[in-house]
Amino acid sequence: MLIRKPSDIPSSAISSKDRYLNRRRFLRGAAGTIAATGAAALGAERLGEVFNPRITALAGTKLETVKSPLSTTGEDLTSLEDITHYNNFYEFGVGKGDPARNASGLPTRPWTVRVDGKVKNPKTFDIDTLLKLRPLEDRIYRHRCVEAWSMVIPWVGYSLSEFIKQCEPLSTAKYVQFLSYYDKSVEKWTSESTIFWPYSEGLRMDEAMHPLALLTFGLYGEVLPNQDGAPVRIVVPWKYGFKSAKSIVAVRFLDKEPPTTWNEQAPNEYGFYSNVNPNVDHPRWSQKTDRRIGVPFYAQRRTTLMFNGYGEQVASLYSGMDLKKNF
Ligand SMILES: Nc1nc2c(c(=O)[nH]1)N[C@H]1C(S)=C(S)[C@@H](COP(=O)(O)O)O[C@H]1N2
Ligand SMILES: [Mo]
Repeated sequence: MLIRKPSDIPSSAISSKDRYLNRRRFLRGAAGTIAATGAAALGAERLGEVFNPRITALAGTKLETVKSPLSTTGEDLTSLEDITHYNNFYEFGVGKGDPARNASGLPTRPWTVRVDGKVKNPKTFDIDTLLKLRPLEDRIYRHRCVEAWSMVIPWVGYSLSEFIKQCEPLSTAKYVQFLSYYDKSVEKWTSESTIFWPYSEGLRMDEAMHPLALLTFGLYGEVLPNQDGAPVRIVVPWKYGFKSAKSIVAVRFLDKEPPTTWNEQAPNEYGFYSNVNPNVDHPRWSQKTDRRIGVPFYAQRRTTLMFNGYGEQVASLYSGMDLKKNF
């Protein structure tokens, strides 16, 4: 993404202070819950300081996985080197190589995911509980960034729908919001002037329940490297990459569309839906083709497919919608 200077951003792009404060208040609430749990286990925590320091990198730990019929086949996988050194993770810098250099301080244990909003009961899931909720699958997906480059990534996870069922959303829940970890002392590269943190993304409920939407814990059979969104992230293969929030700490069920980071930043450039669509150009560049990362120069250009090639599975979610308007 190209971050624009505050002076370039039309005032319509700046979300109301209310929404901003609400989001913050919510996160502060979540942090409070974690602190309270910590206090109850103070003895253990003290021991932990000696025997179990805060863990920041489990990357490289093998995960037990099963194959998935939902994998994309017939395309070469992007190398682990490229997947972990050509990243977008603005909390750790805006350069493609910055997350690999800067994300080592992200504390991935202990880690919890707070669930609230339109649910039967608010809950907090521990990451190690989430990891064991369902068998982990190898899921190979095409990954298309809105910046017109692409990769093929062997993720590890299970369908987001399996997690959502455990959240027990009410029938009034029409949307789901994902909020990323945000701690300025760890993520020193965040500037408050152009983006409202924490990173926020969302899906309509039927999109989130689609079996292709993946709750993701690893790649190449191992725990996610921090720069790819450890310890848990969302992957939505038929949408531009920015819909897939990394390092999520909260999932909120809502009756209306949540504010989302890039839509807030530049609503004329990044819509809520952001389905991969070669027929809707970005105002500043074409989306008709993309550049496959890590292949020889002459073979890089690809024709971008509608819904990133997943149309057969997901097109029905949007029947009757004008996808030029709902970009
Ligand atoms: N929290 C957070 N999540 C994020 C981003 C980010 O900057 N912060 N960038 C998004 C974008 S633009 C893309 S393309 C993908 C990149 O994922 P990858 O680096 O694992 O390929 O993450 C998405 N999720
Ligand atoms: Mo992206």
